[in-house]
Amino acid sequence: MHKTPCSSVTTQRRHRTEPFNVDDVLKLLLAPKNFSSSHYQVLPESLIFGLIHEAKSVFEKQPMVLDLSTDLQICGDIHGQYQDLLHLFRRFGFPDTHNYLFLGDYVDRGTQSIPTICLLFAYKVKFPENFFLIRGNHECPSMNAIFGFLAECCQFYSKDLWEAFNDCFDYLPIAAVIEEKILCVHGGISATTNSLETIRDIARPCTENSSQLVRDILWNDPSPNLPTETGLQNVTNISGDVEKYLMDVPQPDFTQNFHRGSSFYFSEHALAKFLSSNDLELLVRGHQTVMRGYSVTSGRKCVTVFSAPNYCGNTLNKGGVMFINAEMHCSFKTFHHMAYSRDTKTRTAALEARQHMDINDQDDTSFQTPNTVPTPPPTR
Ligand SMILES: [Mn+2]
Repeated sequence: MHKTPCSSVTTQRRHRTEPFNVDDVLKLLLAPKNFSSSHYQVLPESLIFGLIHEAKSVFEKQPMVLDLSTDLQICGDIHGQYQDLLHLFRRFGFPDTHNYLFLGDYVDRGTQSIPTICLLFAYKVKFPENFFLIRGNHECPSMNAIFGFLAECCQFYSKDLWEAFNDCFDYLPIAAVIEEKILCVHGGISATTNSLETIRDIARPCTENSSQLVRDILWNDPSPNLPTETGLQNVTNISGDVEKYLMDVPQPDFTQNFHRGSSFYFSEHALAKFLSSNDLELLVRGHQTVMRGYSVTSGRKCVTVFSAPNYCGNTLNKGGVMFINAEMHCSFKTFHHMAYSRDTKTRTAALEARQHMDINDQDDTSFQTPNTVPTPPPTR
């Protein structure tokens, strides 16, 4: 996206007091064609400021760690892919009738971060007890100043708006626990604590630099199958039996993630320890692109959900959504990129490339979380 200089001429506009009605926002965002291109001006900046204000007051009233009940649909990273978010709702149900939890990373990378975050905030305001958003590492100014959101705010509105969004992000919850059994975060667990209570105690406003615990929750990843790429080469040279070697070599609980730079991998053992210490059974998180939209790893103790299909326009991954029904049965559904492009050549190429991928719409799977007691669905 072309970056234009920021202006701060909106100070007067932001203080204009108009009665806020969230339906005005939804009407504009969901109107066909309003956001089919980069035509942002249909959403007045004053209305967005009002929306941020309302969303912040809802977040403030709810705890830092949400306690949720089933049934629920869980979505991973969206990253400004507004058309794909609309497609997701059309395919799996709009929040008017379905309960949702989103795992963070709403902005950056994609070209439509503003309508994306506005639609999610609007649903949060409209259905505060049925629609939930937790924070991702891109809901932090050090990231979204660089990866697209600031530029988009400045191109279509102002730097003031970007600052107001980031002020609000400091009030987003950092985790959710479903039926006291399934922990949901954006990244992962932290070496700094083995207690869920410590996470519940994180204070607001919570900046990304509040603590190592906050950074870990937003950033960490489960250990990959192989410790490092170098390790892979070494192992292959030594024995040629990678799988066996890894089973024989215990991994440390937390290792530095040199791929991302400043975060950590947590081992299967570390995760199992955290879950059992807190009487939990499963971690559900986003943060990593997975080609089929979701992955189940770490001995079925870790689920990664990623809901930005064809991430960054060239990854050809599917998007995934996780479903947890009233009996705590977990299942997954996947969806393709909207292939939204005015350029027929680009669209055709994307569709053709997709046909050669080793995945299809029939690979949805499901499992039952063990030892869970079925609970009745919540009243809406
Ligand atoms: Mn992330």
